[in-house]
Amino acid sequence: MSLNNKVACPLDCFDACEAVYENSNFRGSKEHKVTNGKMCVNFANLLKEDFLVNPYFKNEKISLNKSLEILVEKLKSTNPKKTLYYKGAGNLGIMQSAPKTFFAKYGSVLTQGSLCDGAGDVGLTLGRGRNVNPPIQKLIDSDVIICWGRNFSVTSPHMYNLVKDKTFITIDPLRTSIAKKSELHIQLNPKTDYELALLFSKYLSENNLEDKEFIEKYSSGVKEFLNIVNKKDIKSYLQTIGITNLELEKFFEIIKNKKVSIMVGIGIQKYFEGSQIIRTIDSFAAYLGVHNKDAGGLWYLADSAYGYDKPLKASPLKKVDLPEVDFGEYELVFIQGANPVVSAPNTKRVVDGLKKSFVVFYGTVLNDTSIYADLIIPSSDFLSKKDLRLSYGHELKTFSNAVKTKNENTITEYELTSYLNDAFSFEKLDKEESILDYYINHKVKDSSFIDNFKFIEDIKIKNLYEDKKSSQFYLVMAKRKQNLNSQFKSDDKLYLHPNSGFKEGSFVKVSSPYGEANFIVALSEDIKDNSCLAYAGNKKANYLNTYKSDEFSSSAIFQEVLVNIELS
Ligand SMILES: Nc1nc2c(c(=O)[nH]1)N[C@H]1C(S)=C(S)[C@@H](COP(=O)(O)OP(=O)(O)OC[C@H]3O[C@@H](n4cnc5c(=O)[nH]c(N)nc54)[C@H](O)[C@@H]3O)O[C@H]1N2
Ligand SMILES: Nc1nc2c(c(=O)[nH]1)N[C@H]1C(S)=C(S)[C@@H](COP(=O)(O)OP(=O)(O)OC[C@H]3O[C@@H](n4cnc5c(=O)[nH]c(N)nc54)[C@H](O)[C@@H]3O)O[C@H]1N2
Ligand code: SF4
Ligand SMILES: [Mo]
Repeated sequence: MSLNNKVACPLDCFDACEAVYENSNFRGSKEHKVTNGKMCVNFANLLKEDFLVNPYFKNEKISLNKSLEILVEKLKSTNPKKTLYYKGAGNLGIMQSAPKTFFAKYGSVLTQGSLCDGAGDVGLTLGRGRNVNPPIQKLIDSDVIICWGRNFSVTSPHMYNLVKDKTFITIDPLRTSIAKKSELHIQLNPKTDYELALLFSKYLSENNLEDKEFIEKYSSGVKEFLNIVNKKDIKSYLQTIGITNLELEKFFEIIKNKKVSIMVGIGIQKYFEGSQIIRTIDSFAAYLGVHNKDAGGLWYLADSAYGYDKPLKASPLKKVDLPEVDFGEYELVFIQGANPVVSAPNTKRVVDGLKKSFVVFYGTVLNDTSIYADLIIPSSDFLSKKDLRLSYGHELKTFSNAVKTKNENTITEYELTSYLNDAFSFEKLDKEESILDYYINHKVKDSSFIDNFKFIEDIKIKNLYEDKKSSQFYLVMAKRKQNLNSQFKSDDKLYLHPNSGFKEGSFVKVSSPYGEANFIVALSEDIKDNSCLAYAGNKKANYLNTYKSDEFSSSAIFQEVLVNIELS
C-alpha cells in the first residue's frame, strides 16, 4: 500500500483519524490504532461539503490574484495595530498556524485563550506543571472508566470503540449516550463537580482508602486539601450536588480494587472558576490513586503540541482574550477557520462588531460569519493540501497527503503566508517539507509521569445554585453526533424535561442578563428538570452568555449563566 494515499481527518475531534484513499473512495485506515478501519458520520459530512472555489469582494466573484492584491493593499493602507488576526478550530492541521506567523510580524493584534478547553488546561497545569495524557494503552488496560463531563462515545467514537466493553460510570447533568451505557449515572446539578470531587475525597478519607504512597512520594498540600474537604458534611454535599447516598456508595462499590480511568471533558469547566473545578477533580484523582499506575489515569484535552519545538512560532506585540474580542474595534479583521457568529459567546456583540469592520474571511466553506465578510478568500480543502495532525486525545500523529488536485481559485495556508511574506519583504517561511518532516521525525517521549503534584489548597467558587430562582434554568451545552461544532447541519432546538411545564414544539423566548433569543422546544427525559440543553452549533444559544473570560485562562465561560424561559 502506498504511503501517499493517506489523509488525516482535519476536524476538531479527539480521535484524529486516518483515512485511506483508494479507487476514488475513502475508508478508515486499519493501521492507525484509534481509527481501526472506520471513519465517522462527520468525516462523511465533510466529504459532501460544498467547498468554496471562488473569492468574493463585496459579494462579487473575483479572481484569486485580485483577492490577494486587495488584501495586501488593505493591509498596507491600515495601521497594523488596528487589525486583528482571529483563528478558529475549523481545521486542526499544524499548517493552520502558518498565517499567524505573518500577522504577528506585520503587527496585528492576536488572540489568547480558547472557546474550548482553556480553563481545564490551565487548571491541570497549575497542579502538575503540564497537561499531558497518559498513553492510550493505559486506558485500554483499565477496568472502569469514569466519564466526567465528557460524552465519550459521541465526541471520540473511535477511542470509545477500543474500550467499549469496560464498565462505565458517567457524571453529567444530561443522560448522554455514554450515560445510557453506564453502570451508574450520577446526574448532578451543573457546576457542582468540585463539590462532588470533595465529597468523594471525604468518603476516601473517612474510610482510610487514599493512595498513601503517591501522596507521600509525589505530592504536596494534602493537609490543606483535606481542610477544604472537611468543611462540609456528607449530607449537605449530597443536597447541593443533587444526588443520593446510595449513588455515592454505588460509585465506590464499582471502583473498589479496580484499575480506574477518568475521562474528563470540557463540560465541567465552562465556568468562571473552571480551572479550580478541574484541579479539584484532579486532586480527587490523586487522592484516589489513579496517577502513575500501570493502568488507568486521568485524560483531558491534552496539549497536543507538548514536546515539540514549534517551527511555526508567532510572537505578536499584543494579544486580546479570544472570547472578549470586539470586532468593531478594528479597521480590518482576518478570520481564518472559524465561525464566531455561531461559536463565540454573546452573538449580538459579535455581529454588531463585524458590521463595523472590514472583514476578511479565509475559509473552506461559506458560513454564518462569511455573510459579514467584505473579502472572501477560499482556502484549499483538506484533500488537496499536505498537512499533519496531532491529537489532544491520544499520542498518535497522522500525516495527510494531497490526494486531489487543488482548485486553482483556492490557496493553502502555507501558500498564502508565503505570498504575504513576499509582498511585505518579510523573511521566508522554512520549506513546507521541512516543517512537516520535523513533525514526522520528532519523537515525543512519554511525559505523563507526575512527580510533583500540588493538591488544590484553596477554593473560591461562586455557586450557580445560590443565585438560582426555582423558575430559572441552568444552560447546558453538549456536542452532537451528527455535526461538528458549527460545521454541518445544526440542531437549533432548545431541549427541556417534560416536567418543565413547556410543550413539544412551543415557541419560547429565553433571556438572561446578557441577551435573549427565541427557540422551538423539544422535550426529552434525558434533560435534568432544572436545566435546558442547546447542542453545539445551535445558532441561537450564544445570544444568552457573557463574552467575559474565565478567571485564569482568557477562555470562554458559556455556562456561567441562569436563564428565564417564557412562551413567545
Ligand atoms: N460528534 C462530535 N464530536 C466532537 C465535537 C462535535 O461537535 N461533535 N466537538 C469536538 C470538540 S471541539 C471538543 S472540545 C470535544 C469536547 O468533548 P466533550 O468534552 O465530550 O464535549 P461536550 O459534549 O461539550 O461536553 C461533555 C458533557 O459535559 C456535560 N456537562 C455540561 N455541564 C456540566 C457540568 O457542570 N458538570 C458535568 N459533570 N458535566 C457537564 C454535557 O452535558 C456533555 O454531555 O469534542 C470534539 N468531538
Ligand atoms: N453554544 C456553543 N458554542 C460553542 C461550543 C458549544 O459546545 N456550544 N463549543 C466551543 C468549542 S469546544 C469550540 S472548539 C469552538 C469551535 O468554533 P470555531 O473555532 O469557530 O470552529 P468551527 O465552528 O468548526 O469553524 C468552522 C469553519 O472553519 C472553516 N475551515 C474548515 N477547514 C478549514 C481550512 O482548512 N482552512 C481554513 N482557512 N478554514 C477552514 C470553515 O469555513 C468552517 O465554517 O466553538 C465553541 N462554541
Ligand atoms: S471520529 Fe473525529 S477524527 Fe475520526 S473521522 Fe470522525 S470527526 Fe474525524
Ligand atoms: Mo472544542
